[in-house]
Amino acid sequence: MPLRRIVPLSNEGGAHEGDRELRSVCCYCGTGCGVRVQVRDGAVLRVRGDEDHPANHGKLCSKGLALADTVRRDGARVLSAQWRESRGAAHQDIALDQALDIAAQKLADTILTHGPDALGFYLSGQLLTEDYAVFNKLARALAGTNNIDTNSRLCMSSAVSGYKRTLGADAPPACYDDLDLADTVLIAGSNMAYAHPVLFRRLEAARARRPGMKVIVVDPRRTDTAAFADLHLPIAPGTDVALFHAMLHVMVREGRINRAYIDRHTDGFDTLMHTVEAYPPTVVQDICGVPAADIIQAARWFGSGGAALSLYTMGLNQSTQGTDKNTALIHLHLATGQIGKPGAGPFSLTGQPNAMGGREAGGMATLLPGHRDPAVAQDRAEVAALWGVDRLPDTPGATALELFDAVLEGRVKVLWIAATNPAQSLPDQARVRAALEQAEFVIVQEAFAGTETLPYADLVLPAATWPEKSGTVTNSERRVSRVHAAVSPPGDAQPDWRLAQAVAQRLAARIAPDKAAAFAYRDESEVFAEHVRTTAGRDLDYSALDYGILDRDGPQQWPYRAGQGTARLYADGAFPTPNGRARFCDVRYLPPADALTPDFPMPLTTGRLRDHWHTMARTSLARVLTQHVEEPWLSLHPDTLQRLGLASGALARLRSRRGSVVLPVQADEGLQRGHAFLPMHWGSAYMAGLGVNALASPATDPFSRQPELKFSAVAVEPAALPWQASGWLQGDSVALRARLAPWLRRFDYAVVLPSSAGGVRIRVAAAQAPDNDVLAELAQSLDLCQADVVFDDLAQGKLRRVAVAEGGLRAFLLAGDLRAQDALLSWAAGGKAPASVSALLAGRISGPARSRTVCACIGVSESAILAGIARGCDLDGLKSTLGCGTGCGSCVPEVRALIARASTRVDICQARQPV
Ligand SMILES: Nc1nc2c(c(=O)[nH]1)N[C@H]1C(S)=C(S)[C@@H](COP(=O)(O)OP(=O)(O)OC[C@H]3O[C@@H](n4cnc5c(=O)[nH]c(N)nc54)[C@H](O)[C@@H]3O)O[C@H]1N2
Ligand SMILES: Nc1nc2c(c(=O)[nH]1)N[C@H]1C(S)=C(S)[C@@H](COP(=O)(O)OP(=O)(O)OC[C@H]3O[C@@H](n4cnc5c(=O)[nH]c(N)nc54)[C@H](O)[C@@H]3O)O[C@H]1N2
Ligand code: SF4
Ligand SMILES: [Mo]
Repeated sequence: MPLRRIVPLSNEGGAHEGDRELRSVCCYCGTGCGVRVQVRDGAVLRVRGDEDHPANHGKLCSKGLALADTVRRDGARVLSAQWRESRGAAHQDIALDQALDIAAQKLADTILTHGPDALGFYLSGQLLTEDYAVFNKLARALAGTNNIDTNSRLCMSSAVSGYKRTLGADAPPACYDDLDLADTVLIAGSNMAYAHPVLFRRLEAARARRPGMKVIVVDPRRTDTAAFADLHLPIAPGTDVALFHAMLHVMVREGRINRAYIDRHTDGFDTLMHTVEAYPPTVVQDICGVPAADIIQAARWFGSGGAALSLYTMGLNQSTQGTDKNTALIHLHLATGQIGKPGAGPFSLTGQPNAMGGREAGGMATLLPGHRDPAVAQDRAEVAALWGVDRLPDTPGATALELFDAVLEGRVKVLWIAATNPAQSLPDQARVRAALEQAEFVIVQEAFAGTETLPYADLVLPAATWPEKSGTVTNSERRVSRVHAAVSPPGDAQPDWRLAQAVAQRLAARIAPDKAAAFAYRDESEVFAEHVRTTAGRDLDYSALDYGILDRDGPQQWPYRAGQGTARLYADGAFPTPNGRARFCDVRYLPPADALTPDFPMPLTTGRLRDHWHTMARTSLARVLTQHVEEPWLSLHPDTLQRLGLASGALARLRSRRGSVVLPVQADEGLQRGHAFLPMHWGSAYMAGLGVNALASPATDPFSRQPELKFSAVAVEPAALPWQASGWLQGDSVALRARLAPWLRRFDYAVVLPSSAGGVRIRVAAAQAPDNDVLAELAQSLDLCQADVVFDDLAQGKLRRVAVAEGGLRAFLLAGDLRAQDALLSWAAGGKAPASVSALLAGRISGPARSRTVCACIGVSESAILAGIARGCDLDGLKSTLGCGTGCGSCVPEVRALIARASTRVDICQARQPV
């Protein structure tokens, strides 16, 4: 279908003369939804789904719908280059040209003094393909090092090694249409309802149309995704290989495999069968902790002969057995021939918007452009020829965690970090921070202010970001889409590839003037043209694509040959291995690395929430996205809370072998008893200590080098911090967070958060009331030295103050007595003012309780939904009476789960009635 780049708007819906609408792609998850960005006077007015984009057909999730709210041109952004003369000195704004010279000089000096491998580039799956291409050429062809890796190492590298090991190439063989066509869908280690919501909507719709479709979810937690399943297998964390082997065992025993396919198209089956014999469901049920009957049921559905599709993400990849888990899952498809046909195949969903593009452009230590391998001389020679240089380095490059280890060992001196926030997202933060401190020089190329990594920068380069950048991304189904810049970057910010290009030209002038021409791109289309040439003749060949075709014909799936994309791979059973056959590999189950011991008895897993994105630089700017979950908490099963003597909301200290954090606990019946879950999003910019990843284990998969972010052994105990304070202040949350951040370093428990009411929230806790001058300082930082209602009792460490403005709340601070907190927060959020503020502060009256927002689009709270359920509404009834779930639909799984939970409670009550 033809896609025009810029469409004049019709005059409906308040469009003005001169408004433009550009087609682009959402900058969050690997679903790669097409968006239309409406622009007026150089500013983004609105973002909506693109009906013509095949990834989403017009739908967006809550994050995509809130994109316009995250576009900023002020202090929320890095607007200029910054430099500091020495560690400890403050950053100073400098001219961009000067910053680029400093960067080039530092790289040149380091290469000349210590050799090229003293440099390390740590990039991101959120860069555009053009960004990777220029960085990659800079690192390998000019600087001469393979030390270039990305945060995809934390994300997709086990999927890459799983595909390569079994199928021969790193290529998801299925496509989104297969979600509509599958008869059995096996979702493993993926919480699609939160992490790929638009694809989940599609699956919901497909099953509604075809009720015979069976959905199996493998996840230790009962997530909203699991609640949707016909069969949920709540396995013990890390035991997926045993489960998949047991499913294969059953399929073999029951004659559910496709022997003809195995004989014709694969190698290694019989060897694997010797191993799989040792994995009958009766044995595996004890490893995985799920009944043998459920394993057998899963195998029967998968091996029913209907189309079987697997969807999988971090529950498989982020493991010391990540590659093996991927491999064991792919075995199920090879053994049944469920690959290369409609509705079937092992479909790894990509996390970041352009993790795929990074894999294609070879933007990782273990990859070269065009799915080539830096360890293979022929591959290096081909890329060198394509790039017009003599040779590429042959020393293996350091992968993400190894880069930081190499800094600690003094081998890497200069780190250049772009579009990732390692001081929050890498495991074992104490070690990561030590490396950032120890590095001789750290360049941080960032778009948003206030990230955890920025304070470690010796040089900050101001990056443009969505929707200021132009280029391409590839989504999970191998579809290359154009990203169009809708507005210009603010301040001195530049697109990432431009910054890399500018430093490359300056570096070439210093160390290899003959190579300057290799970086003489006039615009990103020239970078793309060079990039696509590296795919020619390779499995992913899209050398025939250019921007003109993408703008005219719309996004295309690779391989793209003879003017045509490819929906599914391996339809003919021919695989890109040396002999054309796919491979079964003899893998065995191994337990996770971080051992459970009496000191650290509890498995902790980490993952995503629906409306936050990673370390929240962008999502924290949209108030609507803070309403679903406002603050970090630790989830435990209610029985575990009881056993530990913790009430919901109480503070607990969580320790692993690497660090500790203090957080409030929350009851979650979806967790297994004795297990813990933490959202991954909050780091030291929001909470005391080093954030979630103070705890996480740095153990990695031996093949993919991906860390085991899904499993750490921890201990939980009540934190005796009875004195607490809670405050709120109206205003711009970015500026206010910066103002309040020093409090995070002064308490064992402290959070400073963008508030769902707008403005900023602060909560702190201590073993005893701090001195009065500390209380006064706290009041001052919330502009509450003068307040409209003051109710202090300093002798008791109590301070209660409220300031109002224009009839609404302006600020409050409650210290030592938090009873009025919920009423004040609900007033702050636009709720009713209390009948008497002084009576409220004195504890003589109580206000309305607060309730979480479940539906972000329509703004429907959990309490309203529960009241609706109590009135007897079903999902449709709730939709029609409250409107929840009628916007983007991202909350529907949660609403359904609330209904299900309420109905089990009713069932239990009814069961207890005497007959
Ligand atoms: N809202 C939102 N969406 C996102 C992102 C985001 O930050 N926010 N990030 C994007 C990115 S980069 C990524 S990588 C994806 C990640 O997408 P997902 O992988 O779906 O998300 P996670 O919540 O990290 O983990 C998925 C599930 O793995 C389960 N799990 C833990 N251990 C195991 C195990 O041993 N076996 C199995 N089978 N399951 C296990 C967890 O309980 C969790 O529910 O999301 C993308 N989409
Ligand atoms: N415990 C735990 N830790 C995890 C995970 C987990 O499941 N559990 N998941 C891991 C996974 S899968 C991932 S993908 C990582 C993600 O971890 P990170 O990559 O660290 O997360 P982001 O917050 O997305 O960081 C992107 C940074 O780039 C900046 N930025 C945005 N746009 C641009 C741009 O155009 N140019 C530049 N230069 N900068 C830009 C943002 O402001 C932000 O600081 O986290 C990993 N860490
Ligand atoms: S599913 Fe949501 S976050 Fe992912 S690309 Fe689509 S709109 Fe963006
Ligand atoms: Mo990711």
